[in-house]
Amino acid sequence: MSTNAQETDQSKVMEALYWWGIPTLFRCPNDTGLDDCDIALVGVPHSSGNGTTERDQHLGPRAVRDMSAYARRVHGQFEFSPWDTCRIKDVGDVALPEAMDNEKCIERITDYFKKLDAAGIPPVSIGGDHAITGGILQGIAGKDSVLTSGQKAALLHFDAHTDTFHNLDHFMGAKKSAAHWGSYLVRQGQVDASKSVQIGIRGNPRTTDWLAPSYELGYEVITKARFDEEGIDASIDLINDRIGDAPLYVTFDLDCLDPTIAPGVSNLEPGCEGFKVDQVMKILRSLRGKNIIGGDVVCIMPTKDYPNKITAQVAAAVMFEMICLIADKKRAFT
Ligand SMILES: [Mn+2]
Repeated sequence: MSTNAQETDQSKVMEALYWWGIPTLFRCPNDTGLDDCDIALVGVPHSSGNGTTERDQHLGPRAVRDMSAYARRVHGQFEFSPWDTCRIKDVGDVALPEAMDNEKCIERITDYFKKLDAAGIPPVSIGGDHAITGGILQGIAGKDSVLTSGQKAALLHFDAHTDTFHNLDHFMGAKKSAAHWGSYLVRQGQVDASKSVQIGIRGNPRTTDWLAPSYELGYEVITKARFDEEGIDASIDLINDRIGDAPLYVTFDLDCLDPTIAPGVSNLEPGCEGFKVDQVMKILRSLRGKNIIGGDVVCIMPTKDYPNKITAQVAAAVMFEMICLIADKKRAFT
């Protein structure tokens, strides 16, 4: 090995320590231009889609920029480096100057992601509350989409909650809210519920008919209780059969994880055990080879993220899996 190669390897190890350098997502170049970009990492600093007490979700992108350098790694199971095989940029944040106006913010998020879609660049985003997923998929899925070739997207939705509350006119004032997006995307034609799965739903609900809207829309629902009863392999088979070869979007609400793993999250469900990290990693890795058009990680609450900013680190670990799934598929075709 030459001296230069040794220096390169050393820098990959040493400079990936999280406290080193100016923070960007995974230490990628911060470049808002969309040229020469295979995967775009996007911050969506939005909080007004979930007007409960948990109002600091707009700080998520900054928190994950702080910690994600630590997660700039090779994929141990796939045995490759997405950073070497793809051009991956931190394209910055969606600007949301009307921050307290959810409807205006969702429009801005959609406009932003339409540009990524037009350029054919799959995004991996960090939120932000879960309302962002509605804005993102309005921009990149459905009849005008480049990334889905005009199709509806299949959705794999990790969450403790269904987010399909179309029986509510608004959620604390927000209409295209964190509680509504899973419904209106189906009714508008961006998501094909017949190819989609919601997984991880748990906790004592506020009403006994809490799952009805999801079934009315046509989703498959794997509650956490069903997952525990039927097992992870049966769940993975069901997910993969249902998605098939449809263009797939993965959205990951951190509240699907157990609060001991991800404490800095809005709307925690502490009454029954959430997923372990290894369980969600196994499910995500089972998607290898799928036509993944993008993903997001949402609902991080940096102001509650103690100790060790562990939720930001877990959020980065989930983003890394999404990045690797997309990069692995791209390298298979080059
Ligand atoms: Mn959610």
